Amino acid sequence: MTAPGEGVSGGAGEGASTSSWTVTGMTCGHCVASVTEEIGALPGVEDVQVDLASGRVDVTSAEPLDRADVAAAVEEAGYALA
Ligand SMILES: [Cu+2]
Repeated sequence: MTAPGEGVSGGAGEGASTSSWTVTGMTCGHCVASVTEEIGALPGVEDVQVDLASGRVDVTSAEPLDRADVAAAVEEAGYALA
């Protein structure tokens, strides 16, 4: 019943980390492609999945991402994090 508190990683495995973000302003497939490309260019990012309808972006990366880095990439593409 005590907290494990073992190490810094709480994931089930080492390696990939998944994070979800909400991007505002995307309206079409071109927007999706731009956001995917910019986030995909961040160091350690392995996969980017964008849901246009909700603006949800799921990112798989080697290490957890900084919100500031993701926000900068999104802004580079012309959009913003919610
Ligand atoms: Cu568009």
